[in-house]
Amino acid sequence: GRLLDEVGIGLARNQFEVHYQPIVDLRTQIVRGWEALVRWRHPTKGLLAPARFMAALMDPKASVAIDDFVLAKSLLQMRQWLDGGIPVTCAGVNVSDAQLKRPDLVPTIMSLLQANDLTPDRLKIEVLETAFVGQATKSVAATIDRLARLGVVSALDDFGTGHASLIHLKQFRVERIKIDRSFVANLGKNGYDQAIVRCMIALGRDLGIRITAEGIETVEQLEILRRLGCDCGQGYLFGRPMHPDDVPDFLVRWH
Ligand code: G
Ligand code: G
Ligand code: NA
Ligand code: MN
Repeated sequence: GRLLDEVGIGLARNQFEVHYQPIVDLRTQIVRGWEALVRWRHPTKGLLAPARFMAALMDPKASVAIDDFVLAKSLLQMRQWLDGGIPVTCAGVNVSDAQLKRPDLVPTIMSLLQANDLTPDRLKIEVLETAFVGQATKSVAATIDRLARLGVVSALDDFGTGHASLIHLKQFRVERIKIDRSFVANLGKNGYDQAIVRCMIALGRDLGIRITAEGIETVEQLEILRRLGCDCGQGYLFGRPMHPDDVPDFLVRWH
């Protein structure tokens, strides 16, 4: 379709960017990592977030092309930050289901890390529960396991919004769960959501899986999550997704 052709042209013309949002240790307040989030600087429509080109991110071919760009760009960016003495730790990169099912994903990731002289712990992979449903379940589990053995750990993104979440925790070796922001939004207002978040955190603790809460916007949400023993957090309270040029200043002001 037209959108997909446009994405191809946009990629070829260098219109795509990667922005970064800080992920903070809730106990120490130290910035523990950065989520890489794609943006399209469209010539006529302005700076577009993924919601404006979701159809492309759902399309197997277009999403693989976008994800390849984001992977290469964010690892190069990490190398440049480290060379410049910017104390970034790691980048969390979202991968579409199609990207996760590519047979050559593991060697592609390992050669990009090597090309940028980065150790595997500099990269985290964020996967959606939808990748775990259907025929390719076994190969996806194998890919996540292979990456983990090589030192690239994965997080289960938007946790709680997919199907059969708990069975996925048994089948896939994720290091981390990211609690979807829809559960965080009502903390302090809605006892149901608070009970659900408390259970997710307890489950993570018992299974040895770390927890990041997404979408923290208020101090009240932060305090509740901290009290419940949540490990890390992400949200507008700490920082919005930002252009990479703004990351060094953010870190100076933060620390
Ligand atoms: O900040 P935000 O509007 O950027 O992101 C919306 C959603 O788009 C995210 O939840 C994420 O799932 C998806 N997304 C962002 N960046 C990427 C990317 O590089 N690849 C893929 N596949 N999805 C992304
Ligand atoms: O991959 P994922 O869907 O988790 O990506 C995070 C999405 O959530 C991005 O679209 C990002 O811009 C958005 N986001 C990050 N922090 C906040 C927040 O505090 N509030 C809201 N409403 N959205 C957020
Ligand atoms: Na994500
Ligand atoms: Mn999410």
